[in-house]
Amino acid sequence: MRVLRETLPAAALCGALLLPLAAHADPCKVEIAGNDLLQYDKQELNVPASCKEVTVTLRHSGRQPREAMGHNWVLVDAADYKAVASAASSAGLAHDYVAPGDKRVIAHTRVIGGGESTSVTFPGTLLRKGAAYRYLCTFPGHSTLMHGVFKVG
Ligand SMILES: [Cu+2]
Repeated sequence: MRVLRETLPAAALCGALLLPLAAHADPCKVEIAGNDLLQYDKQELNVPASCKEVTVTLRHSGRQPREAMGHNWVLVDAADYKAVASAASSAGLAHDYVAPGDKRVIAHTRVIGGGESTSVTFPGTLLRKGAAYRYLCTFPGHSTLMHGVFKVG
């Protein structure tokens, strides 16, 4: 086991052993991954309306650097999806492709590259039960393929 820990990349160990255990422990903590093919691995995420805090962990399962194939996770009202994506595309990597001060963005992670992971924690009070939310990657050109439905039940 000691040899394994030293030779396997940390991300591989997390993916194989640690994250699945954490994922099912708390329904207010959800996970999603993005790859090098402009895909999230989930088209829908669900959290209970009772969550005091919601934590979303984004993992990049690909190999490309963030400058070329960066991904983030941005939560918006479904109605704001296209406008936020459009405003974000010119924000630049330095701002994680989120327009500074964009109040339509409910929560977002930073942009990560292959092998990295990141998370965002936000208060459950920002969410309304049954409202229509969407998440997207705002890296330029990604949101048409990388988006999903976020449900608060
Ligand atoms: Cu992306």
